[in-house]
Amino acid sequence: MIVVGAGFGGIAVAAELLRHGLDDVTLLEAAPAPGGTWHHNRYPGAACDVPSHLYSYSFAQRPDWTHLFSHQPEILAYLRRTADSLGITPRIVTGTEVTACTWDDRTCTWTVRSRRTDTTGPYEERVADALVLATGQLDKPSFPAVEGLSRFAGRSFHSARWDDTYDLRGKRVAVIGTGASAAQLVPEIAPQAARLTVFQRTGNWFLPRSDRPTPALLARVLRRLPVARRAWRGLLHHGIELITLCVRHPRTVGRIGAALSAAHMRRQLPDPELRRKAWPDHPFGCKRVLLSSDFLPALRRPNTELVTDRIVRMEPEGPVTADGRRHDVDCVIYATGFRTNTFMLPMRVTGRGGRSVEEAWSDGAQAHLGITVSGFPSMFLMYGPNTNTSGGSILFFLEAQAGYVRRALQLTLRTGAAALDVRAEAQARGLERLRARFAGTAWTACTSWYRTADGRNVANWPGYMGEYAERTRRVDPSEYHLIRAPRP
Ligand code: N01
Repeated sequence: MIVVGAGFGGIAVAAELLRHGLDDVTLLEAAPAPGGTWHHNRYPGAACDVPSHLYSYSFAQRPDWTHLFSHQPEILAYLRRTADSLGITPRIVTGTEVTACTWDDRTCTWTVRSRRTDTTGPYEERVADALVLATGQLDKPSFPAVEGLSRFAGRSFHSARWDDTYDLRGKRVAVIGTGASAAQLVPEIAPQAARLTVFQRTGNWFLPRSDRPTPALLARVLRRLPVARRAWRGLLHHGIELITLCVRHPRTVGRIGAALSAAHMRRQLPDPELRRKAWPDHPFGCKRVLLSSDFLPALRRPNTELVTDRIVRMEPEGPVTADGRRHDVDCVIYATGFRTNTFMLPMRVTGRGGRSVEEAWSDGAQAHLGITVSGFPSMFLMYGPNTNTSGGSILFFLEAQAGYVRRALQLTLRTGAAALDVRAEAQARGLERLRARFAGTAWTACTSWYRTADGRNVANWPGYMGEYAERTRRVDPSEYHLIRAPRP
């Protein structure tokens, strides 16, 4: 079994397989070290807006998180320690970028082609009975489609590829974008920069985030009592899903969410002009609701300006906005998110009969339960299409997927099959049910990274975490073709 990616998804599936004695597992990771998104996103203030005790594996509970919401270094250290303690680290081949995965109908195996990222050496090939693509949904930085971007003469970098050799102190800095990454980094860099200009295209809904050390009494109880940890996780699980409840019921619950958010935002933005500029123009929950108690106050600083006029082009001195103003800066930080809805692409993935994933997804990315794709036998996706959550912990989904992959492999072994391939009808039926569930939800009410240009949501699971766990609890053999190995 080859697993592509050694972030939370890849490590979750490796842990599940090893725990069940399926120990022929190799993980290929393009980065020089494991960690996935937490390896790459090292911008100042990088943290998780899901509470620490929920944003951690159920099978590797850490009793002593220092903060209610963990910061990147602590999460990355936790993930690497977990991989070490479960014997996964020695199975990870880092600095190895997978470029192509090809199914062979004759041998019923996958050939995985890769190249070393630190040399110009030849391509390597590995053969596996099964393939897990754990490359995530948010791994390819996206830059704005603005004329003349490369003309900028100062320093520039993306939030997910932070340049820590560059000292922002005393500099004139532009941050483009006001999503979850910007909401975390702006408060950190605002006190350093001489001047900070934040370019916002769309305002956001905010809820408070209690970014503080775990209170001493709670920390003591959680450290000592596993039962208290389980109860705390349960509480957080249901608490965080209130956002999903709001998104699913925008006319009723969504209004309450919006009112709470509006009260928080009004408190944080007493100046009516700044409030008007920062205010969202879309329903609560349509885009990701941002959890932050320090982004809006950072906009009030005397050295910070929020610009809402569109950037029309980039000049060597800085961005020019639609009002004709040029904003001269020393550094531009692109907090402009990721190329989404493409999943493992542009990796070349070729399935049965030489059919590529692009062909299979000509109508938009899709997978049965977000995991298996018809025509791509024994290939499994972690954090695949329609498994993102805007009110939940992605780790919950990853663990459900890891369990499903393991059960699918056990089914293959038990039945003496060489591979299994989800039936096209099962995939289509599931997709139809899934798409119907978006109707009437807040997700459909604006453009966001969750949706394709023609409005289909291919990123999010439309329901609650428990429903996903329920749907993936067993592999239904009637939904799969079991492929027999050809006789030699
Ligand atoms: O990216 P985004 P992100 N001019 O796509 C703007 C996860 N995450 O990196 O809203 C001006 O949300 C764009 O504007 P608009 C989380 O799932 C998790 O912040 O499209 N602005 C938007 O404001 C999150 O959802 C954590 O109009 C331009 C911003 O750039 C996902 O990652 C922390 C522009 C991009 O926001 C992505 O978050 C951080 C232009 N030309 C991230 N083009 C946790 O805490 C784009 N924008 C777990």
